Amino acid sequence: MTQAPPIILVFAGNDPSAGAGLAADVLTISSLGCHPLPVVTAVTVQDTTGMEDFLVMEADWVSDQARFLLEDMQIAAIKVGVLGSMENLTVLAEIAADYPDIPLILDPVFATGSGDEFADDEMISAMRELLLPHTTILTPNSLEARRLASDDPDEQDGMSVDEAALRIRQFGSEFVLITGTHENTPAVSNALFGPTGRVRVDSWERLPASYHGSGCTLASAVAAFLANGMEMSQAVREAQDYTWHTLKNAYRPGMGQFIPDRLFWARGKGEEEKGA
Ligand code: PXL
Repeated sequence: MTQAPPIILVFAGNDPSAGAGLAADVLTISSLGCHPLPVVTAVTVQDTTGMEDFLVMEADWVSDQARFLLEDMQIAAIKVGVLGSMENLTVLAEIAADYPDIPLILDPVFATGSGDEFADDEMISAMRELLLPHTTILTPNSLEARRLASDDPDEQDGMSVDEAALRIRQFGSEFVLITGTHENTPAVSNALFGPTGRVRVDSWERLPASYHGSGCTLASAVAAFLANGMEMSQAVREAQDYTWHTLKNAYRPGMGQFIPDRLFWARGKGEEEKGA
C-alpha cells in the first residue's frame, strides 16, 4: 500500500471562484504534495470582481467535520483562514488546545480585497486571546498585523512591522510572517519574526496586477512545506518563492482580479523566471 502524503486539516470559507479561500488552499496544498482536508467554515457568493453574500456554517458542523478527521488520521498541520463567527473561532481554539503538538498556521483574514468584512472587533480580540497562544505561525499582511497589535487607530498608524510583530509574539504566536504587499515600497519585503526576533527578510519584485488569493496561497504553502518536514525559516523562504511564481503566472479568468496559478509547474512554467 502506498503511504499517504502529509495531511493538512484546513479551516476556511469557500470562495467558488477558487481565487481565494478553501479551494485556493486545496490547490496549493495538493500542488505541494500534501493531502488537504477541507473543513468548510462558511460559503461565499463571489466572483473575481467582489463578494455578494456570505453564510457562516454552524459551529457544531465545523467541529464535527474536523474532529471526525482528527480521530481518523495523523494530521501534520492545521491551516486556518476565514472562521466567520465567534462560535467557529471557539471551536478552533478548543481543537488547538486538544491537539497542542500539531503546528497551527493562522492566516488572519479580516476582509476581502474589496473590503467586505469577515471579522469584527470582538473576533479580533478573541483571535488575540484564544488563538494566538496556540499559533505556530501567523501570516498577516502589514495592515492586519497592526490591527492585531493594537485596538487604537492612532497607535496603528505609525507602527513599525517590528513593533507589531513583537506585540503579536507577546500574545503568544511563536512565529509571525508579515507581508509587505500593502506597504508603499518598490519591492515587496516580507519579514519573519520568531523567538529570537527578526529571523529573515525576503524581498521580491512587485508584480503589476491585482491578485485574488495571494495570502491564502502563501499561508497554505507555509503549511505544506512545514508538513513536508522543513524547518520554519526554510519553509517560509520556499513558500514565498512558490507564491511569487503563482503570481508571476497568474491568469484572469473573469472580469476582475487575477488568480494565482498554483499549478504553474504542471503547465511547464516557472523554471525561467527568478523573483528574488
Ligand atoms: O483572500 C482572503 C479570503 C479568504 N477566504 C475567503 C475569501 C477571501 C477573499 O475574498 O473570500 C473565503
